[in-house]
Amino acid sequence: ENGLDGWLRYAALPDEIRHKHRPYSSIVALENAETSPVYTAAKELQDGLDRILGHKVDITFTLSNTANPAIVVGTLHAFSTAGGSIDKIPELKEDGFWLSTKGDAVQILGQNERGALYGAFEFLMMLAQGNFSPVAYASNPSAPIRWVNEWDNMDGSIERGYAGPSIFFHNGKILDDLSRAAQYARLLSSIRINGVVVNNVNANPILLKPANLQGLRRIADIMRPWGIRIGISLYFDSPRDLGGLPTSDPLDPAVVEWWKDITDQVYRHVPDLIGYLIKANSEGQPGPLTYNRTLADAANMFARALKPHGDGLVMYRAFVYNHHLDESEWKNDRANAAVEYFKDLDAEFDDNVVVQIKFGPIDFQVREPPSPLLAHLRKTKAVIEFQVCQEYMGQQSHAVYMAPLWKTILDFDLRVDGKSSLVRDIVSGERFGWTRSGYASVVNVGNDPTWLGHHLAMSNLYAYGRLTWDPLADPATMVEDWTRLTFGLDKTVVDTITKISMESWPAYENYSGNLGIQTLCDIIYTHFGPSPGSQDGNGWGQWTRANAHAIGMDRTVATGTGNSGQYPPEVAAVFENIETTPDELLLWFHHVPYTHRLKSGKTVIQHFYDAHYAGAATAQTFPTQWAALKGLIDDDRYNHVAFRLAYQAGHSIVWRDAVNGFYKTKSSIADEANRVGNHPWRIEAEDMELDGYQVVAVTPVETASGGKAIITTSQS
Ligand code: BDP
Repeated sequence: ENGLDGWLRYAALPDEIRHKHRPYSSIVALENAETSPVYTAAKELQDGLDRILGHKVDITFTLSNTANPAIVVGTLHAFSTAGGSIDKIPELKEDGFWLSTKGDAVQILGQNERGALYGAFEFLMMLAQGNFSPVAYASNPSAPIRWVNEWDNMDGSIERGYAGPSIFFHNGKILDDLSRAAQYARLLSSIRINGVVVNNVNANPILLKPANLQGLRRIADIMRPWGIRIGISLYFDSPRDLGGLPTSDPLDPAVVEWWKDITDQVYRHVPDLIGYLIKANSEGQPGPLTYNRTLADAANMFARALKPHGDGLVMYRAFVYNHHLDESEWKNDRANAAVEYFKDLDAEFDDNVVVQIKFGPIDFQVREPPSPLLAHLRKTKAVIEFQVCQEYMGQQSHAVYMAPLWKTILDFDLRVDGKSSLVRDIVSGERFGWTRSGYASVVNVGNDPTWLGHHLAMSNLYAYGRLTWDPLADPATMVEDWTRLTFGLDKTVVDTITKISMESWPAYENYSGNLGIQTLCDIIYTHFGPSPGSQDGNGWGQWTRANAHAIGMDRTVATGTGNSGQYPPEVAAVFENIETTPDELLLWFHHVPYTHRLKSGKTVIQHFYDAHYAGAATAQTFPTQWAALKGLIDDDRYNHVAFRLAYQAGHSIVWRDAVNGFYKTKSSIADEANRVGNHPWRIEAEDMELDGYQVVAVTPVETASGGKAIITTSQS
């Protein structure tokens, strides 16, 4: 068991369950082209029935030839053309499907071919969980855009990748062997992802060279039978860097022509390209502002190059900010940047431009309010950007199930114009009547067989896909389903993994940064491990504003950066006022004395101490909870996860002591329970007799007790 099949293992059901299920006579595919998702669905059904139930079932292509009960899979249109009755089937949206296991045949009918494939996966995942109850329902997506963004580089490395090299690129070229890309497409398709942007937002122009366009064609061809279309990220200065032009000014006719020509070439290889993803004027990337043009000038230039070719979109990222910002920009607050840049451009974008907005105003932190920009765009469509990659969440060395965090954002009511404006209804398109909107997520799969480096991290990818389809899906139910599919039906297995998962984000928040202070990790580069002192006084701007007396960022209109005022009035009023700001976001919006009392009655500093102890204490239970699964799941995955949970338990203590020690020193306020800095039982490694090891100083000093660690002499 190596994880390659993820949640699509189709493990054989126990005999006593299998025997309850009659074999189907045939699988009738209403489409026989091998590249069609309907054909893929038929093959997947054939494989799944064999693996789950031990039934060998043939695929046929004509409806009339079937003996009952058969499984019919295809589009609604093909079904009715072949004489099937569709009268009772409710209306399906694009990519939606009808699944009925009642009556003479199983009907799996999609609004389009992709929908038929989704229905087949739905059916197989029910069977794989031993669920044979008769059902008949239509299922429709909440939003049309359900994409993932890979951050893979042309050299085969992955930005924020923690699971080996790229499954797409190597040494400046597209890999010859794309079998992992096909396996990835299968996983994505089963969670109803319909688009993959294959390269890093920090894009390399060599992707646009002819040999690589050939390679993109191969990636697109491999993904298409799974109902997945590809898109690419572009480097803004490509006309200069690759094309040899003197400028990349988006209004320069030669630049416009250059992009038009490149786009024509891209479409010759990938005729169903979903579009371009653009990161510009952000973290050192060039962009229109470099040439004194507006963001809309740039987005529209790309949009017009795409337009003649079909429905391709420009996903223009709202993640625009200057990481060298001096403290006078945006009233000293990076959280203000997106609204400041985009608020006056709402009417300026072409209709095939979509603004892609990170879920919070800063950057995938352990806790953020929703981005206020989601309340500012009306005419311009948007997608929300999540990060399945656990960049600020322990980087797949820690188990952190993020669906509960994403739900806090999707369920948030922004009260635009005083009306219900749940984030999930904004991104679905419902609130402002958008036709193209939805979801994107950064995913850092690599060629490690676990895909993400930690078997438990895969529940994040699974849950992300399901939320894009149905943002009302319950995080605990999703992780239960995922566990049954990934690890088996045993109740102890399901209960244990669900419990660890549901406890993991609150625990991580507790030991890595609570009350809205953000993930207190190293902020300059690694984004891993505690470094509360690195947060302030640099252009990355994830500031805590901690001093000897007080902590938190004053983002109020009255005395601070004005960020609370970027929200619609009802929400702004809540965040403006300390009394009404929820404790979990208190330090995001307010600068308060360490002795400020929370709604719980505790002081801020005592809450810090207690929360860090509580979070680390929860993490200590993960290895022992996991130990109950020995023998109930395979040893390979058991050992892999046990190792990482033990690491997490240890690292959570490093987090706890580093953060608590740092703020105790800063505030000079003692822990009421006298735990911080008081570890009489601890034996310091540097105090032991060392053979083959030597003592080194640690930076930042608070990450090791006494500021010292040992390393092997050979490491020095
Ligand atoms: C930051 C990452 C950086 C990405 C950037 C982005 O640290 O590697 O390039 O986001 O989203 O969080 O563009």
